[in-house]
Amino acid sequence: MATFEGRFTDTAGLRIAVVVARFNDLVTAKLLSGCLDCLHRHGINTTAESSQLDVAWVPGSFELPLVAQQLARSGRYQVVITLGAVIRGDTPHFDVVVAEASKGIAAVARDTGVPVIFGVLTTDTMQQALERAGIKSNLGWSYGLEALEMGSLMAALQAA
Ligand code: INI
Repeated sequence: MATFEGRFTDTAGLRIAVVVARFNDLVTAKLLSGCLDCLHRHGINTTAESSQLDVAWVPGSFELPLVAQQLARSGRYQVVITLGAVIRGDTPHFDVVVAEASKGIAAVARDTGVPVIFGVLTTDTMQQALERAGIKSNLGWSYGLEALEMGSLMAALQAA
């Protein structure tokens, strides 16, 4: 019997891409900083000169799947992280943006075989989003951990 698990150490061989939405960047910039802090503390080189990590900015969460797809298809990364914040507020097309982002991101992972982390906050208010992006906890940190786990798990499965 083989048991496969992702790892959070020995990250030297991992290459990671992060795609971040500028819409609600008060929130998404905090998610990015939490995510990079997590990756850095787990051995990923997060400096500007890093060959382990690239970051791409897109206008909004709706655009996350397209750019995640391009990065995943490039063959350069073991895992892609998407970060966004969709806040219901008075936005009538909240459901459209959330549906396209979530379905699109899931499709990219299945179509390319590269894990894509769904780091899109969906909240009713800006306050709730900020609470999840640093006021209480920072979910960007969790998305970083999930990326390490999935990137290394897929690499282990491919090597088996
Ligand atoms: N994009 C977001 O990431 N969050 C939102 O809350 C949001 N709202 O509310 O509209 C949003 N809209 C922009 C959308 O993602 C696209 O960038 C835009 O429609 C251009 O395609």
